[in-house]
Amino acid sequence: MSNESLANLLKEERRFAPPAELAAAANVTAAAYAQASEDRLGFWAEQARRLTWAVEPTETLDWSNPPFAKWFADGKLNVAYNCVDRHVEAGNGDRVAIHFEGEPGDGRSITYAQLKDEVSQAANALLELGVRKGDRVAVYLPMIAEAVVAILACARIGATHSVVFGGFSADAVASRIQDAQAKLVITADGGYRRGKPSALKPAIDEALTKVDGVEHVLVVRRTGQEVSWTEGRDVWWHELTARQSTEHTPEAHDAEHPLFILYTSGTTGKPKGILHTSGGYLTQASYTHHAVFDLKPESDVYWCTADIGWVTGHSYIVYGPLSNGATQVIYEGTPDTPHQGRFWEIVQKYGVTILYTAPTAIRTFMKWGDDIPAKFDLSSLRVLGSVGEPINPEAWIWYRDHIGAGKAPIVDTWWQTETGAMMISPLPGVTETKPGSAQRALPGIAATVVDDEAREVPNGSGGYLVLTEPWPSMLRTIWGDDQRYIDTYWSRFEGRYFAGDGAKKDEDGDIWLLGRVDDVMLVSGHNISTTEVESALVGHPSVAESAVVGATDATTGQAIVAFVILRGTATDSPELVEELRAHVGRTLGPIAKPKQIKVVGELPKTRSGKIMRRLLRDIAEGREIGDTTTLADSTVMNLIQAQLPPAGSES
Ligand code: 6R9
Repeated sequence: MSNESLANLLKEERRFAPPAELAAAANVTAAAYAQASEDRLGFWAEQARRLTWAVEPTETLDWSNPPFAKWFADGKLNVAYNCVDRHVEAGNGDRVAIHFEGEPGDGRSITYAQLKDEVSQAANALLELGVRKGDRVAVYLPMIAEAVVAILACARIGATHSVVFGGFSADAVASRIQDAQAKLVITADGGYRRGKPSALKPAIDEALTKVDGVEHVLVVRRTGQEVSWTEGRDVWWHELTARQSTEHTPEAHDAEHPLFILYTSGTTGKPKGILHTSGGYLTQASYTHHAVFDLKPESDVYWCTADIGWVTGHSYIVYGPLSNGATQVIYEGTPDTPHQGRFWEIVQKYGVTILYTAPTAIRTFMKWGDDIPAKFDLSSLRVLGSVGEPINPEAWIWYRDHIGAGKAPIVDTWWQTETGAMMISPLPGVTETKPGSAQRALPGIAATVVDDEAREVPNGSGGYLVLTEPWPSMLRTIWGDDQRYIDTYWSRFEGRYFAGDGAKKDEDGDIWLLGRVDDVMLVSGHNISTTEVESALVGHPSVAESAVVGATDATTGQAIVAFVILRGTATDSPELVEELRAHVGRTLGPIAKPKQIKVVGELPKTRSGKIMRRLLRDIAEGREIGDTTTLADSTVMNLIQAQLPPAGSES
């Protein structure tokens, strides 16, 4: 990619200093960077002391068999105790842990003392069903408080949870149950989505016709809809947990005890079961949540809008916030039910102070219009987070202005299922933020950008994002496939973890993420990132969202094909398409002009809002559409295809 296009990306040159008040009282100051760079392992050993250990670790990192790391290996702890019991013991049992807001408007607030009782009952329930330390439990639930309780109950008894996104199909669930050899599945009759009950149990019933080894299905009653029942196998959650004792003594598990498996599909092939363990994972989830959101547990109300089936739900709904004793909101439903102001109504209702969401949601809110958030009192918000994809500068500025009253700092957090916790992000009380940049590796994290030959690129250049030192919450392996772990992450650049993302360093050395390298397009010998072209398109006032792919082209190698969703008032016309092409040409240079622009109503996305470009490439190249099992909404591809003329009929 040319340096001119980077200059274009940075052309706004806008910088935002941290609010003075926040900086003055920030949990973490600039000193943390200095401390960590002087003694990285000492820094992490100190962060591990945020946790309560049954046996304090004396070792920090064992890297004698790379890339298989052990962190705090001689320590022992109970992760659920750290997330629940210790807050009660510290006298904070009456603090609300979870404000659950159901989509229909029902809800309940659960204190830490109540959460301790519920988690203990659930742990005892799992034991009664024969689940033991080391067994795997699949969790397939809506966004309800029981999801958190179920996860913590597994952690408490040392069973390894594998949460599967509630939107996935029976086949996707079956393959994940099979791969992890889960013994128990925890599900619900259904959950509320878009104003109506949406069934979950039928997918489990179907999945279990395809796999063996599951002894029981524990079913939460959420919607009350009818379910089919397999006697002897299926058990109601409410019946089983109600008769359990609220006492359960948490056993101390090894720091390297497997905490969870989370499947990530990547772009192709068999899903990878990313394995995370206990002590190192919790240390980094807890520290980053404290540092990046500046959480003050006594006064903040935190809300992460992610689904529990995404790693963001694991680290920043369950483990990070609860280990820190936070009060948080969990919302079951969609942002437009029953109206497009639902999120802002929730912020107002609970006085949310810290909001963590994804760029795809922010762009949707922009599309719906500024007047919607303007109707609500959002003055409680003081820190805003973004995760999941590069956030384009327009969305960043809109988020700050319309949600953050033009003053809340934005923390754009780069990390992955594999990294377990945040890796690159501003610190809200320290960093002068730049719209669109994740900026700098967090204290204790080592990241850089290298070229094809693994040489670090100078400031002002682009290449591949790599992590150069092990970190506490790193994945330990791919479940059941150590070789695939080595091949996928540690083979491209000797001794370094390759994240699969392209990135650039600007003149200050700040990092800008450019999307997956698999998505980079090669047009007439020029590398062009999909992120840059998408960012240029949504910079046009008529465009709400865009997705760009490279389609095989006889003359240029690849041709740029853009799919765009228009903003409310704009309409599709040949003039508009021409104007958009010209706009990209002006912003990034003529080489980046899309050859085709297709106006659509929806884009195919994963549970975390990432665009599945692979499926759009299938359309652009006129192929049959590939595997759609990890789409958040499986009907989207049909909608898109119905809207488009058959392939080849357009120039
Ligand atoms: C947490 C999460 C990981 C991939 C990652 C990158 C993209 C996530 C980002 C970002 C730019 C950010 N990504 N956060 N890109 N800026 N702030 O998303 O995990 O679902 O495993 O995805 O998401 O491409 O490699 P996961």
